Amino acid sequence: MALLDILQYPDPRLHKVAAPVTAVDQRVRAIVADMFETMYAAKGVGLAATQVDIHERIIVVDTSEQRDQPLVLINPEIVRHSDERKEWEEGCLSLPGIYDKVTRPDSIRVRALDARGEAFEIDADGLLAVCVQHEMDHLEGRVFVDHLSTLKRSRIKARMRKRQRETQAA
Ligand code: K1U
Ligand code: ZN
Repeated sequence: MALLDILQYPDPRLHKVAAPVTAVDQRVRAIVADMFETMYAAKGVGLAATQVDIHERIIVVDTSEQRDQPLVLINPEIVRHSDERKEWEEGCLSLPGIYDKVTRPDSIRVRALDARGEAFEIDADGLLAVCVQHEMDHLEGRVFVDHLSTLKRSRIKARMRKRQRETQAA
């Protein structure tokens, strides 16, 4: 297993659209294992392959308190969502320390393949629904700040660029 580097906003690679996985094989399972290791080490509740510069439709999630309920979603699709929408404060491992409110459907049904390539469906609400939608956005090349106003996004971009310049200078 290996810890992977997480791309930091505004890296243009975060805006690539991920390709479907054509075969769930050992190569994909190795990516999944590395993604879980990276997500747990970064103390995140989710991670999309896009964030580690792998442009394939793979997501890992664990929103449990004990951090013992890993969920793998390969080629995920939202097959149903509630009309009711809810506002949540979101964060992102590609924008450490930046949080803002995003409104999304409150509950969803997702169809995906698991790590053995078996199809399954889950109903999600609360943090799990927010997290899966946030990660699916990453696979489309969208970051949560793309849901914010142009003004907020440009301020966040400037803050991230300043932080990156300071890190490079140190
Ligand atoms: O995509 C990512 O970078 C992971 C992201 C998932 C996420 C969390 C909360 C709302 C939407 C999406 C994170 O894990 S952010 C960091 C974090 O650990 C966290 C933030 C808020 C609540 C719980 C955890
Ligand atoms: Zn994110």
